[in-house]
Amino acid sequence: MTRQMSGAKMIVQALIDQGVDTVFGYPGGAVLPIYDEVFQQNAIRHILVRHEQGAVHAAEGYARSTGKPGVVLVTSGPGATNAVTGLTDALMDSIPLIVLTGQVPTFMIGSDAFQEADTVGITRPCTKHNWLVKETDKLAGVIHEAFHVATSGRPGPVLVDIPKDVQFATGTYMPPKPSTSHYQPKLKGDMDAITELVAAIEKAKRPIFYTGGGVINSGPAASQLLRELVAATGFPITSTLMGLGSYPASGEKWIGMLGMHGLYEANMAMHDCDLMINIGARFDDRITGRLDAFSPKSIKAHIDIDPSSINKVIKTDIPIVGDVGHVLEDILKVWKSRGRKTNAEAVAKWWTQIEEWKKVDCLKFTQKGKTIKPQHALARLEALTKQYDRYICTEVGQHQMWAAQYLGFEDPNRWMTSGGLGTMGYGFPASIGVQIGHPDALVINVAGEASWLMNMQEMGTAVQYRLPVKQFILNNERLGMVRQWQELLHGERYSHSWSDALPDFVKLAEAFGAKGILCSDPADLDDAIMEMINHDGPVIFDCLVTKHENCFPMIPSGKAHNEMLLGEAETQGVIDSKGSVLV
Ligand SMILES: Cc1cc2nc3c(=O)[nH]c(=O)nc-3n(C[C@H](O)[C@H](O)[C@H](O)COP(=O)(O)OP(=O)(O)OC[C@H]3O[C@@H](n4cnc5c(N)ncnc54)[C@H](O)[C@@H]3O)c2cc1C
Ligand SMILES: Cc1ncc(C[n+]2csc(CCOP(=O)(O)OP(=O)(O)O)c2C)c(N)n1
Repeated sequence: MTRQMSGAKMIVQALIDQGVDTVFGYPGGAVLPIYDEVFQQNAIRHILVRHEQGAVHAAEGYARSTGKPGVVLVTSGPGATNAVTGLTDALMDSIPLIVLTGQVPTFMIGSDAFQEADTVGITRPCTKHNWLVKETDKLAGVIHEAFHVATSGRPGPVLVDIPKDVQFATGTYMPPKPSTSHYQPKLKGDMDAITELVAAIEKAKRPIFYTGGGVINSGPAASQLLRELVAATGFPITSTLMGLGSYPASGEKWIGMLGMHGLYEANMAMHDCDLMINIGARFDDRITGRLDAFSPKSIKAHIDIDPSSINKVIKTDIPIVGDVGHVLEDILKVWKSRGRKTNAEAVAKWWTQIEEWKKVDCLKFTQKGKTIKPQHALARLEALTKQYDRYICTEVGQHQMWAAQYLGFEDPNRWMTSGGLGTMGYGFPASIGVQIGHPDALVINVAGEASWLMNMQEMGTAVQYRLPVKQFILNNERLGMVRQWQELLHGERYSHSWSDALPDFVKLAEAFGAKGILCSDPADLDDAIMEMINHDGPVIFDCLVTKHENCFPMIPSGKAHNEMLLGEAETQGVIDSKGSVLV
C-alpha cells in the first residue's frame, strides 16, 4: 500500500518498516523536520549522543553486538564531517550502518550555503555506497535499498544525504518489497573448489583453520558450523582479533589469537602449516608480517564473500567466494559424504609440535611489587566477570592487545574493538551502543586513559540514559603503544608519548553524576572490581598500572611470523635465535 506523506515522515516510517528500534543521533538545522517526526512517535528510540563520532561508534557497538544494522541521524556540514572517522572505522571492520545526514535545500547546493558540505563526495571513499536524494518520491526506496546494501554481502556503512526541501515536500511512500535490488552477492561457494578443499583436508599433515571477522559477520549459525567442523576434523584453530568468540576460547582445539601480538603457538603453527584454511579473514598486515616469509610451505584456501578480498594480499591456491555459513555447510556435507577422512596420524604429530610451542607460555607474567601490572588487572577482570552475561569493548593501544590476550570469548558478538582503523575513542561510545542493545548485560570498556579521553564527553550520554557501562581504564599515564614502539624501535626517545595533565578520573565521574573508583594497590584490586560490577550505574574505574610495561609477544613490523619478541617468556631459555623451541 502506498501513502502520501512528507519526506521527513517517510524517513521515520521507512526506519520503522525496516524494524529499527534505536537511532543514535545529534540534531541541527538541516535535520529539524526529521527530528520533528521523531518527536511525534514512540516506535523508535532516539539516543542523543554528545558528538557525531560518538553516534557512529555507538551504532557500531549496537550493530556488532546485536547482529542488526546500526542507524545514525546527523545534520549537514559539521554533523556529517564529524561522522567520517566512524564511517571509515565501520568500512574497515565490515560493520553494517545506515547513516542519514541532512543537507542544505537542493536549490542551494553548490552555493556555499550555511553548513553545506559535499557529504557524498567526502564520504564516497569511506562508505560502501552513498546517495544524495533529490526527489521525495524516491526517498523511501533509497532508504530500503540502503538497508539492503549495508547488510548484504560484505557488510559496511552506507549514507543517505537528504536535502531539507526533500524532507519538507510531500511524496509517495513505498513500503519495503522483497528485494528487487540488482545487488545480490553470491552466498553459495563453487562446489568444485569446495571438493578441492575437502581433498586437501583429507591429506593435510599440518593443517590450521585461520578464522576472522567474516565468521561473525555471517551470523551465529556460521559459528556453530565452524565448531562442528573443528570438532569433526580435530584441526587446530586460530583467529584474528576480529574473529574472537566465533570459536570458544575454552575450546579444545583453540590455540589463541595470531598476528603481531598473537600467541607464539598460533604464529608458529601458521608459519609451519601445510594447509591454511582462511575462513572470513583478509590476510591483514598485522597477520602476515613480511609477505615473502608468510607461511612459505602451505597450500592456502580462502573463503570470503567479497571477491575483491581474494588474492588482494596473498595468492590463494583454493579460492572460494561465498558466505561462511553456506560454504561451511557444503564443506561438511562433502567431507561427510566422502567418508570423514583426515590424516589422523600426521595431525596427531602436528599437535605434539603445537604442544611443544605452547610450553613457551608466551603470556606468562609475574605480578610483583606494589604496582598493578596491566596483565594482572585483566586476568583478575577475566576471573571475576567471565560468569556474567558479559560484553567487552576496547579502545586502541596496549590495553586492547592485553584484553585480546587475557580475556576469553566463548561466543560471537561479545567483543567489540576497532581493528582495521585502530580508532582511539571507539570503545566508550561503542559500549553505550552495546548497553542499549543489551540493557541487562554487564558491558565493560577496557580502555587506555589517552584513548578514553578522546570521546569522554559521552559520559553525558551514559548518565542521561542511565546506562551502567563500566569504563575499565588501565592508566599508565602514557600513550603506551606508541611508547613501546619508541622504546623498542626508536632508541627510547619518548617523543610526545606521555601526559602530565591527566584529569582526576574519580572527580570527573562525579562531575557527570557517575561513580568513580581509583585502584592502585594489587591487594585492593578484586574488591574494587566487585564494587564496579555491583554498582548499578555507569562507573569510571581508574586502575593505575605500571608505566613502562610492554605488550608481548610482538612481531616487529617487517619481520616474519616466526620472528617474535617474547618478553618474560624469553627468559625461560626455551627458544633459539630463530624462534624455535629447544625443550
Ligand atoms: C594496535 C593494534 C594491533 C593489532 N594487532 C593485531 C594482531 O596481533 N592480530 C590480529 O589478528 N589483528 C590485529 N589487529 C587488527 C588488524 O589490524 C585487523 O583489523 C584484523 O587482523 C583483521 O581481521 P580479519 O582478517 O578477521 O578481517 P575483518 O576486517 O574482520 O574482515 C572480514 C573478512 O571477511 C569477509 N566477510 C565478511 N562477511 C563475510 C561472510 N558473511 N562470509 C564470508 N566472508 C565474509 C570480508 O570480506 C573480509 O575479507 C590490530 C589492530 C590494532 C589497532
Ligand atoms: C585517533 C588515533 N590517533 C592516534 C593513534 C595512534 N595510537 C595508537 S595506540 C596510541 C596510544 C594509546 O594510548 P592509551 O589509550 O593510553 O592506551 P595504551 O597503549 O597506553 O594502553 C596511539 C596514540 C590512533 N590509533 N588513533
